Amino acid sequence: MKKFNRTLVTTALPYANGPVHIGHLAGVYVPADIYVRYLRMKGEDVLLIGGSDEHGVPITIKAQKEGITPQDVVDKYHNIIKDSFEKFGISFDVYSRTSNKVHHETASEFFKTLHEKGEFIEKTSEQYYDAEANQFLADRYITGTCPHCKSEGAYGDQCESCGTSLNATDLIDPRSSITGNKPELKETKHWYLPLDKYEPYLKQWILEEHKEWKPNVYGQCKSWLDNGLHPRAVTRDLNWGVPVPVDGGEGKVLYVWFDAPIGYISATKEHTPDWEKYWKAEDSKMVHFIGKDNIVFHCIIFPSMLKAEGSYILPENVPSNEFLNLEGDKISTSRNWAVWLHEYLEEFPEKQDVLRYVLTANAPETKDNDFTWKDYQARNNNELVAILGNFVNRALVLTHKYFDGKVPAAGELNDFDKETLAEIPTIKAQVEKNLETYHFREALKEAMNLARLGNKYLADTEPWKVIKTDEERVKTIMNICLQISTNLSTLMEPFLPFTVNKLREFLNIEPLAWENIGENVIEVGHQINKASLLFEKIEDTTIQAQVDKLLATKAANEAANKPVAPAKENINFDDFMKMDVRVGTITEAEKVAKTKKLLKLTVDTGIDQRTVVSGIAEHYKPEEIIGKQVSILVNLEPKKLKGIESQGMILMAEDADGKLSFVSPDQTVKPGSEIR
Ligand code: B3M
Ligand code: ZN
Repeated sequence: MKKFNRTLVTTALPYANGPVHIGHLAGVYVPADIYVRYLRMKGEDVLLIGGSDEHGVPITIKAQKEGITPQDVVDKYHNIIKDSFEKFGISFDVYSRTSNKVHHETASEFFKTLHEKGEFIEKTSEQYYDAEANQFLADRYITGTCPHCKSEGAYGDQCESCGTSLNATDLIDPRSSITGNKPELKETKHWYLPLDKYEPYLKQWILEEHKEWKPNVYGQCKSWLDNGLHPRAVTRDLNWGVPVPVDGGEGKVLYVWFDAPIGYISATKEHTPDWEKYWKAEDSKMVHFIGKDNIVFHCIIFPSMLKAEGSYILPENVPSNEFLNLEGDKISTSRNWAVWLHEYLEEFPEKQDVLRYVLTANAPETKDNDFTWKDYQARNNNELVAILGNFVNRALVLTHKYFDGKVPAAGELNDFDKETLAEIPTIKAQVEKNLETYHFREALKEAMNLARLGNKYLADTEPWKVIKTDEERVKTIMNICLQISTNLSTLMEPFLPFTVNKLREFLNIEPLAWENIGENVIEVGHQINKASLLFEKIEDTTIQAQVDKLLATKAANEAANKPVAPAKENINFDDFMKMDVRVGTITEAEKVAKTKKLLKLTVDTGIDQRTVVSGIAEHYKPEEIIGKQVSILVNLEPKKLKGIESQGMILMAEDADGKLSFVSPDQTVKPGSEIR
């Protein structure tokens, strides 16, 4: 095996057009963080690189929709994303962003180098153009019907229904998403990277020399390579991004997938003037942590770019994960089907490690996996509380009870003691082997075995019984339990950084190095601190609240997708004018006894104060609507409802799901004003 002297770990740069969710954490950032924490503990030279991807069409579209600039969009989300990662303990050496100056310069230089070396093909082709918006329409700016599955709303680069990648010109009935117009074809020049040129090299490098890559990654690469590579455009007609820095590049920018991976280089530069040794020295190892939809970019396209440039190393491994689903459905930003990290942090304060644990224990390493709140609760209660927390707590509490919190000296060890202690280096070796091959779930399971070992040791030795007859023996038992606890504080550090901080505080010790695992490092006579619980049980009500939140999202999505009622037949103006609709102000409101739906209202109609019975009690509380201005049909013939005469009708907007809301003037008007 090749010997490396430093490691550069990169994590996919999330698009700064929305916050990050558990899928991001599980797929990329937690495994990357575990990996670098482990290497750092071993004293290795390692960098963890991250940042926000701030270019690309989704960002400009979002800006246009919200009437703000793309820079406003990325400023907002970059900060939210960065903050979430920090709070989850993702230990970036640098978290940068692609809209900054270093990056623009670096990406620009990279492009110029390739251009000067003659590595690009320049090609003029016909692309869709929106004449009214005076703009070429890149990828996502065009929607139409998918030629494969015939579903509507497919994008110019991909159909999200059937997953096929498309060219905009494949779409049936294409529309500009800016004006809705039918776009026209117009000639434009672009720069292409001839991927086919690197195909023989990539085949050798991946298919022959990296058979150890994860099957899901290797398989995707093989399928791309078997199908044959083609030149790929690396520029776009767009005004947001890194400007194309050569003649003829006016009004064009680098394709987001060209500049984004260069963002790893820019971020390293930003972090250290010594950046080149991480990127160019043969004894540096580069590892890309990414999600599965990014595989081709990191295994085929970026390596071709690096190869074309000539002075950079290529990744040693790309341990991409599959997708994490949520309660059986694909996580989706647009459908708000996600557990957002910034919300979790607010709703589960101090519980970052619980989520880190669950996402690692259930990581989508080899296939798509499902996150459920029930599983989250079970893993917290049955594993973190019942195994890890329980062992540590008993070890500490018993030491206080029997020996005033001073580490007792071990006497002579029996065979069971020796066997137990001998397990520690074995577990350590298992954890190492798994971490080094990117099997984080398995590594965590092995690490938890140390806590299981502790529980078994306590259950078998029963110090609470032995103390009545043999205090010397209990000294040995507690000494061993404290050794296991100390080892746990080291072994668990890559996975549960917040918990081990607490544990060290309880044990009153400083952080230890990885190599200390298995050594007897806790001194006899050392005073430990009073302990509290490492983890607390999560109750059903807490879980139910999260499930309810998702159910509400589902209901809202369904309602939003329901069609509106069809249009009614035309009426003439005179028919319309028969209705006397006015603005009225609600002056009194109370529930109608023995009904669920009805409120009795008094309304100032400008003409009079009148009583109206309205079926809105499930939507509004009486006290919150007093003073509200509403629309009221005043010439509807009176009708008795539950013995009360209702003199008119309050007009309500009703959506497909039956949700009601008042139709109110947008500024205060005089009661009695006519609506027409
Ligand atoms: N922003 C895509 C994504 O978030 C993209 C990753 C860039 S990594 C250089 O899926
Ligand atoms: Zn399709």
